[in-house]
Amino acid sequence: DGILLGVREDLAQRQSEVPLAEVKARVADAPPALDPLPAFRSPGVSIIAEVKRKSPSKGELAVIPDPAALAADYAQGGAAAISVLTEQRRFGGSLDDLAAVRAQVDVPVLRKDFIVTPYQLWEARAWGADLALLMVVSLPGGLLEDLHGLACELGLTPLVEVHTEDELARAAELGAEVVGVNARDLTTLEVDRAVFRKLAPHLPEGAVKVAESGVTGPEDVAEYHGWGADVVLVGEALVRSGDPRSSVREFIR
Ligand code: IGP
Repeated sequence: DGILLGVREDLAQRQSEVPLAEVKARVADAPPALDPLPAFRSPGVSIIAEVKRKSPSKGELAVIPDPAALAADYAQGGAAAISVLTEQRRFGGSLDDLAAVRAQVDVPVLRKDFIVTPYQLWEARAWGADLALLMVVSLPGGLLEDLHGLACELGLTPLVEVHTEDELARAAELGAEVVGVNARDLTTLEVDRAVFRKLAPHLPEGAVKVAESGVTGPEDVAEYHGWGADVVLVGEALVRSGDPRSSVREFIR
């Protein structure tokens, strides 16, 4: 679809400027990835707080002059991890945002992007990510398995995102340790938090259950938690909040 076309064009551009060998050399010099699982599995609900400038459904969400400062607020509020949108055209993100956040915080950082090639996983690690998003809907056949395997080899924790029972079955087959249910249907862009409630009972035993999208306030976080979410990923409500640190705090209280 449209988003992936732009993603592939931007990717081709970066690949021509920075060959894979260079990205790999950078990975060899990078400190090892952080493990998000202990925080995700700790009692109570955890928050992944997202640095998100724009979205295809809402346009500009917030002016974020300093993503590192925002991430610092998130971490001080108690976020278990920080998500950084790196997709440029629709979300206004970049690898620079990822690197800036990485340099600022000592909690795990997620590269949130439309990852469809090994190159992007090497990039994620080279720019300091500890987790990488893998969206089942965009990864047909063996590609999902291949990218999941490479992510693990690189020390990245894959967040495997699903939206339907079929996608969930594919995530379960992989043995994914962290599975996210996106309440937003990426074809219609509509949000229905009940999608998490519906799929939660079928998530793999022992996997960390992540509820993604559609949180407007603390009640929504509590509801997701009541439906079995270990972790809730929040973007818009936090970037629009005047006080992201207190907001994260309220979400986990
Ligand atoms: C955050 P929200 O409704 O809190 O801003 O949503 C996050 O779930 C959303 O940004 C997201 C996303 C994605 C974006 C979930 N999966 C895949 C881009 C690609």
